[in-house]
Amino acid sequence: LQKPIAPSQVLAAISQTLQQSHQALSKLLIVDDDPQILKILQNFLEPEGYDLILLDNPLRFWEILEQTVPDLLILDVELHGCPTSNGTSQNAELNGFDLCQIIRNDPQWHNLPILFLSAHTDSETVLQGFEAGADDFLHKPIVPTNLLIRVRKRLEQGKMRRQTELDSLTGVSNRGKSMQDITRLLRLAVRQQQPFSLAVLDLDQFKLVNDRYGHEMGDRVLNYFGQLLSQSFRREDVVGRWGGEEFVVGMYGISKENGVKRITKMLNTLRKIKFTARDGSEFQVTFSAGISQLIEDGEDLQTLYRSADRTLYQAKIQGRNRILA
Ligand code: GH3
Ligand code: MG
Ligand code: MG
Ligand code: MG
Ligand code: MG
Repeated sequence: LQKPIAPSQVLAAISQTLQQSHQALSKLLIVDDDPQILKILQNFLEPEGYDLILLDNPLRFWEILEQTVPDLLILDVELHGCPTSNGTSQNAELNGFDLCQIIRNDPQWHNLPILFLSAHTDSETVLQGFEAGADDFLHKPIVPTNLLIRVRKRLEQGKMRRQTELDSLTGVSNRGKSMQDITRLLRLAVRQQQPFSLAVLDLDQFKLVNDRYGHEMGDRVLNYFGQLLSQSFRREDVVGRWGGEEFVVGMYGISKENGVKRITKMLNTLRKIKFTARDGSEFQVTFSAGISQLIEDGEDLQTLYRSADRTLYQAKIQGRNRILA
């Protein structure tokens, strides 16, 4: 569990993770301490084109879960050698139900569909699974058609749940979802000793846009701005809408200096855009931003946000349309 993992590896995992909604491939994490079961599942599921992560060593469960963020979790009930979520009590033997319960109590995994696989078919065991928060329960030996149908159904369910994590006007993550993602990346950045910067962006004098061109036009600008944000950052960056015309970007592996460069590039793009109002008049929009950096400006999301927000305020005072760090 302590083994250091190459930063590039982590970055690749994050990158995949955050782009799930744009990815055709669904990611399935399958945990079973019996490698033979994993092999069978692989044979059934691989031809379907799923991205499979097979884990027969429950010791690595929490690490793998956090790094891959699967679309579906398939869990064995009886697992041997699974540690608690913080990895402290090494002798604690958790079974699949225990894992399921811990996952369900963590808001970060609220939307993750969980499917149990067990040789135990008695109703008491099945009931225990659902009480632990499972979404479905399948019996061993595995019946292929049954498995494939259930997997597909649970993936659809997960996709629908995730829709609620997006801001409908701008298409970026909503506040809750982006807070969870950033918190997770912050934990990772601390563990991997990687830089992390947080930017708070606020559109300049947006009230005027509404007042002059109408609220509907304001909405269109916000929608465009959301798209520009999504396009401007790497797959592994977290973009969230935190307020009316306020957005947050969390950048893993990026120093404050590089963060400024990225946001500046985006501001330069926005400066060139001409919006056309209904009466045909053209107008432009800018934003101001403040950026903070892990450790130096704060060690958790709250302090980093406060620091970036204070800097944003300075940018507004100094005349807006600028980025300060
Ligand atoms: P500043 O440069 O100081 O940030 O000025 P501002 O006008 O942008 O700031 P202020 O906080 O005074 O106003 C924010 C405006 O953003 C007010 C509100 O009408 C508008 N706004 C917030 N959410 C939405 C939205 O979803 N749609 C539209 N059209 N406007 C919104
Ligand atoms: Mg087992
Ligand atoms: Mg304001
Ligand atoms: Mg504003
Ligand atoms: Mg504002």
